[in-house]
Amino acid sequence: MDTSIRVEQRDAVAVISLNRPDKLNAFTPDMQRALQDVLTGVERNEEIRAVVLTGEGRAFCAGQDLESIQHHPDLNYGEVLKQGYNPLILKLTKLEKPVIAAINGVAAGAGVSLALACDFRIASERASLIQSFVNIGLIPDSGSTWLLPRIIGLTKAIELMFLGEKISAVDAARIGLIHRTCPPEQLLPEAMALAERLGKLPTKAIGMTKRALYKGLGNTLEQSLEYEAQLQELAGRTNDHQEGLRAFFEKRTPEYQGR
Ligand code: T3D
Repeated sequence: MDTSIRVEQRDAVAVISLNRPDKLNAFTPDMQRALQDVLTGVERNEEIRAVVLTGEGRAFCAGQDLESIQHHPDLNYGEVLKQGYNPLILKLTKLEKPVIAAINGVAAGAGVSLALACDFRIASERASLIQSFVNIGLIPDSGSTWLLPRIIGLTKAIELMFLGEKISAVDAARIGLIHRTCPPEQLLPEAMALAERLGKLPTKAIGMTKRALYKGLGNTLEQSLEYEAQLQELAGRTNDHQEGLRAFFEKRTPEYQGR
């Protein structure tokens, strides 16, 4: 049985852990498939309304397992990406539930891309991130070239990607690469508190907001206005919208069901 991914449901929150701590949670093909399967399960489970993604041990994720490619000079890296990482990144960005990366330690290569594809990034003060691709003669992949400049701007993205130097979590928070840092022992409690809060919000509206934001990145204003109108029509028909209106006029906190 593959144990490289662990998942635990805590009420409305799924906690997913990358679980190859002795290999800094570096990705193997089996692990990619296992994460893909777990995310599909999360997508289908209506009880789950928020996700925390973290790593076991001292690392978040060291990207591709370099041992698994070291002695395979004929390996087609393009296919590895198309079949493994790309669907994973798309799955995360299209998942219509909020996803929080709880970055417990170092994140490197595709491990950074994974965190970039999450909606929130909270890190331990001891964590660091490294666009390590250049250090082994590769280009940033798994969505990094698209996500990173949109998150921190081209100037900083170029610096991190060309130089391949580690950036501490504290500096990453300063440039907006992650949302915030916290003491290591507070990381999971803080990530869980945020996930529980997000899990009580109108999940359909949050999901459609995510969809509109990602689509908007490639749209004109006219297209975004049209898309917002389409999605608002759907949001306006949700039970949660009705509950939001009732709660407003009854002057109470809404109790959203995610429907
Ligand atoms: O087809 C394709 O492959 C294309 C797709 C590519 C996607 C990618 O992600 S490419 C980028 C792959 N990742 C890296 O290049 C990161 C390599 N690792 C590092 O740069 C550093 O290890 C870290 C910055 C992650 C951590 O540094 P540090 O100083 O905390 O630890 P360390 O001493 O370097 O590593 C500890 C051990 O983990 C060490 O093994 P040892 O000496 O104790 O037996 C090291 O070899 C191992 N390790 C670290 N990263 C990987 C790894 N083993 C396999 N794969 C790794 N990615």
